Amino acid sequence: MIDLRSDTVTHPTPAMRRAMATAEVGDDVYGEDPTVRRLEARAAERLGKQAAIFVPTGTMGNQVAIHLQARPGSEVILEARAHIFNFEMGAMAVWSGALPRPITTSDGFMTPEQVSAAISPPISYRTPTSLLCLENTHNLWSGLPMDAARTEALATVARSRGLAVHLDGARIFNAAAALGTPAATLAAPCDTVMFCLSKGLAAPIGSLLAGPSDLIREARRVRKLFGGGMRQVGVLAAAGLVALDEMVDRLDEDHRRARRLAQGLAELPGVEVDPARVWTNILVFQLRSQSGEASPAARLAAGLRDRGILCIAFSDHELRMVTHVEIDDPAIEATLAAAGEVLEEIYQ
Ligand code: TLP
Repeated sequence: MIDLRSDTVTHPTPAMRRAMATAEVGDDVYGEDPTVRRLEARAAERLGKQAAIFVPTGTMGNQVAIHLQARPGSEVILEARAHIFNFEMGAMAVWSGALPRPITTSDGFMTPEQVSAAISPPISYRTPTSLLCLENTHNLWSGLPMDAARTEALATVARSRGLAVHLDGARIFNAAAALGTPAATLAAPCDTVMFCLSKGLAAPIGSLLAGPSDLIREARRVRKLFGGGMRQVGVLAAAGLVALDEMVDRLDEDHRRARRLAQGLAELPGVEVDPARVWTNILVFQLRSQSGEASPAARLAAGLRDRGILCIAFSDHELRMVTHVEIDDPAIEATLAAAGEVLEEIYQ
């Protein structure tokens, strides 16, 4: 099976399994798990923040950050295709009483002018704005990386108007690799940053939320509130340490393969994709409308599944393929050959 649905499907590596088997553990709710402590310190250092906290999922990391930085009844500004807005089950409304204020963009990048215009003026009868959330890389915008200058420009506007800034950096190391910029530099303009170990870095579980020490201390209370206080979780943190040490430097390989996939798909009938707009490991592409075919995307996904290849149809015309450590060059070529067969049928 060639599984291009997501980089979340990756399995722990043999080195992770070994580290998990021998991990030193303790009760992390009492702050007594030495392996978790080491992972949190290492993550804070990599992200250039004072402290970090281990959480089970990226969603929980984002939502803890929102709970700490968005007041109930206030608005959170984010890009309209942001994961926090589209895939986190309305959690900011459920857990924090906050409202999303989505900004529609043509390329995935909010501009400082758009953010400024979306912030409420300090008038007693206007819904206040408390937080700006950014996403790097931007999943639904085909893994778009955002450079430090753009991040800084947006954060400066937000800060000047009293907002906090949170970065959903689920794949910040992919952004860092693509831009040739340290992750800490990309995270520097933001108060808090979340990143995932469980995606391209191939750990089985886990994300970290990093930020100022006092906020991360409070995050321990909120994590418990959300049911995320874990016990001898050093068995998982051990895999996370291996992920940070061994899996970051190879991400360029995934990016190269995603670009090759885009180049091959661009030559097939019906496909609309610009390989120059594939920067990291996520490829989101469109299929042209075809009379008589309500959902060419579903048909391509089904045809690929029949040939042992998995991807996700996001809508009738949009699909996503994600490269990762378990996708090698022959898997890319096999995917292109299979997609060619199915697309010939659809667009004959
Ligand atoms: N993304 C998943 C799906 O939920 C779409 C994927 O397969 O890409 N931020 C971003 C940018 C993400 O892409 C994801 C997961 C999360 C947060 C949430 O992480 P988890 O799944 O650990 O809660």
